[in-house]
Amino acid sequence: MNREKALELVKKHLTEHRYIHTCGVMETSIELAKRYGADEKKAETAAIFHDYAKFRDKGEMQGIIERENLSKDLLLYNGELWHAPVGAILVEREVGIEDRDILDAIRFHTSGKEGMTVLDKVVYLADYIEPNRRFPGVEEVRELAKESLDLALIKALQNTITFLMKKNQAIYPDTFRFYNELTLNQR
Ligand code: DGI
Ligand code: FE
Ligand code: FE
Ligand code: FE
Repeated sequence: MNREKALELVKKHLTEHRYIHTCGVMETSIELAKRYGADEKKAETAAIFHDYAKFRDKGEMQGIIERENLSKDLLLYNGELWHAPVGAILVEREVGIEDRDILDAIRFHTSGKEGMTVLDKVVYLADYIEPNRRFPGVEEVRELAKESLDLALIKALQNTITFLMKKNQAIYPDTFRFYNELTLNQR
């Protein structure tokens, strides 16, 4: 699908703020795909649709998780996690994207998981460092992203996990698995 058509499709589902974020993720994903050797076109499409389900009704998302055999433990954790796997399902069904690589990059863009592909990692990191993001520590991750995809991801995950822990929130196990795998691979 061409970029203009994809952006037009996703815009209807997002707020202005989230649409601007999405454009940032798109630009950064293409840049990171070039740098780290992922398919640029797939990175663009996955980025455009990564937050497709962000504003779906919580009840609707819960229903989809139950009916589509997504892992039920998602429902025990922060509802912020749901829009990623639900988004992958809806982007396939409503937009008609069938490419497994693109759908997986959408599916895992929030939690991460063990065994992420370079494309999955690119979209995950772009979501964190796109130019409109402003939070403590993001600049350090942007710098790391110029040198190493995995070192940038480790720092991003440390920040996210610490942030959630300070708010007394539970951490989804796949997030820990992603972090542990990256960290153990450094040795
Ligand atoms: O949708 P976005 O805001 O662009 O970003 P995202 O899809 O990466 O969502 C991130 C939010 O999800 C962030 O505020 C932290 C929250 N979250 C809640 N529980 C978890 C979690 N993120 C991860 N990685 N793991 C969790 O267990
Ligand atoms: Fe998201
Ligand atoms: Fe993220
Ligand atoms: Fe996002």
